[in-house]
Amino acid sequence: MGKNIVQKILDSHLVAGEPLPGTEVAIRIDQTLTQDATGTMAYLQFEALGLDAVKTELSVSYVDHNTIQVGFENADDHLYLQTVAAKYGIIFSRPGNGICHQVHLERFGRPGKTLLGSDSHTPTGGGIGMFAVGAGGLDVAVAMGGGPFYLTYPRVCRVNLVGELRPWVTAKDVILKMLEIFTTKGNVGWVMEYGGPGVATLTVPERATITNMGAEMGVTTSVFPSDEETRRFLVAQERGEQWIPLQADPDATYDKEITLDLSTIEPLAAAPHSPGNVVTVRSLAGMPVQQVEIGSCTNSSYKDLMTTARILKGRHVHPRVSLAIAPGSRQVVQMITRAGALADLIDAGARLMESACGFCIGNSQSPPTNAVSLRTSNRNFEGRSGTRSAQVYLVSPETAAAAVLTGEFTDPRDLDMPYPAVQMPDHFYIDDSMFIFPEQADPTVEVYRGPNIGDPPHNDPLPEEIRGVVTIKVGDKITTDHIMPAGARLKYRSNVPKYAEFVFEGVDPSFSQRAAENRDRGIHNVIVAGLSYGQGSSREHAALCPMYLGVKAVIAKSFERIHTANLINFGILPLLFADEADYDRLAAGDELIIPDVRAKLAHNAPLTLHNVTQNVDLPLTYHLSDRQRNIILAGGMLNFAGSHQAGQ
Ligand code: MIC
Ligand code: SF4
Repeated sequence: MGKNIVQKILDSHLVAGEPLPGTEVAIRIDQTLTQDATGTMAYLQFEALGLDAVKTELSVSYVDHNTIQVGFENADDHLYLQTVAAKYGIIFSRPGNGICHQVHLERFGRPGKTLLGSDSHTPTGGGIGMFAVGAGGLDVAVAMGGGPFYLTYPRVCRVNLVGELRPWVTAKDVILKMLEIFTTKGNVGWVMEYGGPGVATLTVPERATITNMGAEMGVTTSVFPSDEETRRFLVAQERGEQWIPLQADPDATYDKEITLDLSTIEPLAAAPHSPGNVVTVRSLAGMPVQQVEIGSCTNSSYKDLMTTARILKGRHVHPRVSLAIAPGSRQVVQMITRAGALADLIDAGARLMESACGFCIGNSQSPPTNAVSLRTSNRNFEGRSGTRSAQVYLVSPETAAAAVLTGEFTDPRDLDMPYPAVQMPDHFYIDDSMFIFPEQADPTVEVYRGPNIGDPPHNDPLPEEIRGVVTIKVGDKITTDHIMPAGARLKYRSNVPKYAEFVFEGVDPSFSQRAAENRDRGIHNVIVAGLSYGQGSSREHAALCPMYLGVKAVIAKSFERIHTANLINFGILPLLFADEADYDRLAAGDELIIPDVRAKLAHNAPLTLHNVTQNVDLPLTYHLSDRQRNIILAGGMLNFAGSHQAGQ
């Protein structure tokens, strides 16, 4: 029987398990990427594995998130990352070189390969035909050490693209349409595989915009075929020899199929505060706009910025609007500079930002109070921009540029100008001088450790029983930005005790202190949540810092994939209500006991929670493999790996 693309890549990388949807399998990882915000912890954990060198075909350490450098912390972290990379044979992408996903696509992405990245937007690599997955830093550390990556063998949805995008309608609108159809929850365990005649009409960076924001649907990854267009992109990057064709077999089967006619899509926007709140741009027309931010790993490619520059050329930013542009990579900056487009953007009044995450992670460019901010990025969770009252809309560069000119939401098709259709270059400007390529691992390198860098905290094995309290109760769609804010707090990523002071900061600022006091009195902390807990970022700190504060379990109606894996890696039990209605029978502050939790987990037996305050018993379930149960029993992956070989 024929295979789809997902099966082709996964089956050729399978090291354990049966390729049956819904079962846990282990795959070999060819490439890894880390970024600095998750990377310091990932490399501290890699160091703890005690190996001499990375074992992958290629591992790259990018510095793109924490480039603000207010205080010594970020700069110290960069030095730590640079020295660790030299010691273990990892390619180091220096600050200024660009955003990990954009740069990886340009310089390292290869069709048919597996990529594991400590960032949830790693699926950007699916645009070039990779099976690219986001994970917590610890999983990436294990993969760098040659250990396999464990995942649930996915169900595959074929997205049959037909037709062609009309002028002013973009790849961003395609993925927003997908989010409208599939929403941001309920897609755990799925992979989106794109196919059909519409694929050939999309360039590789456009495909990457689509796979990038698949992360917002909660799918494991998204993947495009590798075709002539892929080859053209690789040739233009002087990597033509790395191209291989990769297509689904004609008789391949899928768990679901949908058809999307590209010619029917119109300019769309994700309204506050979720990438799934999709509306037409036309329905927002006339709304005054105060800020426009163009960039991020979703929309900062050569084509995105050239198109923006062509729209703005000879015109000027509306007096109400502040426009900032963050090109995705140094290559993009070089290309738009040489084409004269950078000058056009600056003439138009753009504020040029560093090639980094910047505004997207909320560490700069926070909008004014109550402002409407149009961003080409991928997440508009409340407060992520740094301004809680801001109204952030996610749009295409075309829609963003239209608002720059008019000062209000404008369907770009209503601009009085022809669509500036930008062609892909035959040759990109290649300059790899901001990478440091180690010839080989060098054990003599002394790793630099500034005062911001602490060892990952230790956890005890799971106790015999959980006896504690509901320390916080939250609702549906709690993101890792709610649990562990980034933005101004990002610089504490390497200092867990300090960073832990900000757990749930925007939801309940007293949580951290309350949890720490409980922990110090021997009371276990339990988090109660609704649907789709842990959406968004791969940041393992959203599990690591709660672990440090003595959280032993999260009880939710449902969980997202990466966060579940992170909870398990740090020894926190992800538990489900057997009956979702029982969510109402647990209140914040309730005392609870989960008796014999250790023995029952060891035997894969059902659990019961006794709510002492309300005097009721609530049945709980969990879906954990033997391996996952053993990790939790050990108190997390580092303890587990200490007693077994790393990740085996
Ligand atoms: C994000 O977009 O939220 C981040 C910042 O890139 C995160 C990683 C992190 O929290 O460091 C992600 O997407 O995984
Ligand atoms: Fe950086 Fe934003 Fe992309 Fe995350 S989503 S990697 S913060 S640009």
